[in-house]
Amino acid sequence: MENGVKLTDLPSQPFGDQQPGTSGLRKKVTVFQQPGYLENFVQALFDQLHGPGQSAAGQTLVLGGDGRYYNRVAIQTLLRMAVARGYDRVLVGQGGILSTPAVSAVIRRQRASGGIILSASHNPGGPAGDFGIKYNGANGGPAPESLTSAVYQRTRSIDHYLSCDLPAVGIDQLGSQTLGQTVVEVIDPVADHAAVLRELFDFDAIRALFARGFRLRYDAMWAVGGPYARALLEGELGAPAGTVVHATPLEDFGGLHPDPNPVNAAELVACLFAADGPDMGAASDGDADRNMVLGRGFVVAPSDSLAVLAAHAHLVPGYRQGLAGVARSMPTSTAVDRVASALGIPCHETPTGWKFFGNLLDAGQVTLCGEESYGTGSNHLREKDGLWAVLFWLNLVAVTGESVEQLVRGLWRAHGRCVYSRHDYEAIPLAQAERLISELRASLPALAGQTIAGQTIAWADDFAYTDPVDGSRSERQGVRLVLADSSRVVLRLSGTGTEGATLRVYLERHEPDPARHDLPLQQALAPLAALAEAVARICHHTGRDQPDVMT
Ligand code: VG1
Ligand code: CO
Repeated sequence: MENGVKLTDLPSQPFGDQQPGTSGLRKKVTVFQQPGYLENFVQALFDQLHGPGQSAAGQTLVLGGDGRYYNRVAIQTLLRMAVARGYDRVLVGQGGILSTPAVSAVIRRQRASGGIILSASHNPGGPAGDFGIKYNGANGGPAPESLTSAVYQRTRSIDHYLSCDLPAVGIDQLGSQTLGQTVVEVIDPVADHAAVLRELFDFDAIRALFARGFRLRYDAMWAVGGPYARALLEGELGAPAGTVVHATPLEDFGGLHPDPNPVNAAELVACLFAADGPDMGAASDGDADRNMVLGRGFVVAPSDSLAVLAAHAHLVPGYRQGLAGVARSMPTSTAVDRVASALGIPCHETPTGWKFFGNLLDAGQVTLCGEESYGTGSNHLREKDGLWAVLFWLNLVAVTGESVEQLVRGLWRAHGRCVYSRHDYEAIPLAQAERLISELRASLPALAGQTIAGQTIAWADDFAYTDPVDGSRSERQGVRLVLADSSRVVLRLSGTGTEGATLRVYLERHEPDPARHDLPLQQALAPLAALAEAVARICHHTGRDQPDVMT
């Protein structure tokens, strides 16, 4: 066939479930290793994008991943399929490496038609770990639900895929090679992302901060954030060598869990709480879109981080004009709502997952957005961006002269503290989790006005969202139990896990009294945790009387 394009039959039995979750298709590496599994998904994607069997001539595809185990194998598979589809150009990150925010940056700056990110984000890597694939469109953002569900439908009906015979394509040297109709260009993974960040922040002020002896410890968790953080913090901003630790992306993330929260980044937390600890700590996740920020002896809650950034955005060059609006995912605390109302700007509440921010950002209705799960970002890209958040904090510390802790305490003083915690119950057998949620949903209509475990529920619902830009509707996005004083319990099942189900329980209570801002978190939230247990009967359904992780 022309240019060595060949048609390969797919197994007649469709592969189990290839329905993308909160953030792309995530499965165990062993699932992805089944012959034809990745090809099936990518053929369905390309068919949906270009029309069944149609060429992608005239289009540019960006390709890269977080460097985890199977990344290199998958990159070769995708190159063979992209060349067979006749893409004009494929831009591959050197070594197969591109962080999630970097893919978004490359798509936008290089005017690509879209990009494929190979990552299971914060999920563990290695041969026994997870792998994943997600598609971002021409705006640089995650595919909307309309596309992902159409791709899923197609994964179930196709019986062959297009590929071509190619010797392994070199991806370790920068430069171009022509394969069939396609120019494959190996690009510097950092350049476009760094260029975007350089336009937003006051690099001189941050440089001066480091020159004054300010000490940062950035833990890249052996994941893809390392090269980016090193290039900017150490290479450009004068942070001393060694500021970025665990900076080399490893295929198994050093056997650790690249999910930046105080549990998984315990070593970093210990450093910041040590006697002579650094002034600020930060960590990013597997694909470097998440961030955790710490002050000396102080942990910043992600929902508070978003609120602090929003409150002070005008101090950062890229946001000097002010914010058009802000958005947060529904389970994220209402701290940013309070800042938005003081600023007189709209605050949108969306379902969990970055894809729901895309339309609002594209329409210019919001400038900053974030999630409780350690994700913050802005209209500079269409993904959350770990390094962006760290630079934002550094910029604020540099120009206000306040420490990380002082900035957060300033937020609490002005707006009260949204005392907040998330409890995760992991690897619950699927049937148990589904029964819990369906019984919970069935109980919703009767809950309003009831007093349960000493708490009176003002109203309860299952969050549904209508996108204000395109009118699309997303239902069943999380059960909310709301009390008269606006305290909340939210329950939902994760869409990113690969083992059984993960139940997430989000607890929030607003505390206006500064004298009570330092009470132990879990103690302050215990009545809400008891309400969650009484209403959802977590122990009855799962046999668990404690969450696996509390953040
Ligand atoms: C989790 C988080 C969600 C985040 C998603 C992807 O989803 O709760 O806020 O957008 O991960 O993040 P879920 O469905 O497991 O709750 V990432 O950094 O893993 O792409
Ligand atoms: Co991530």
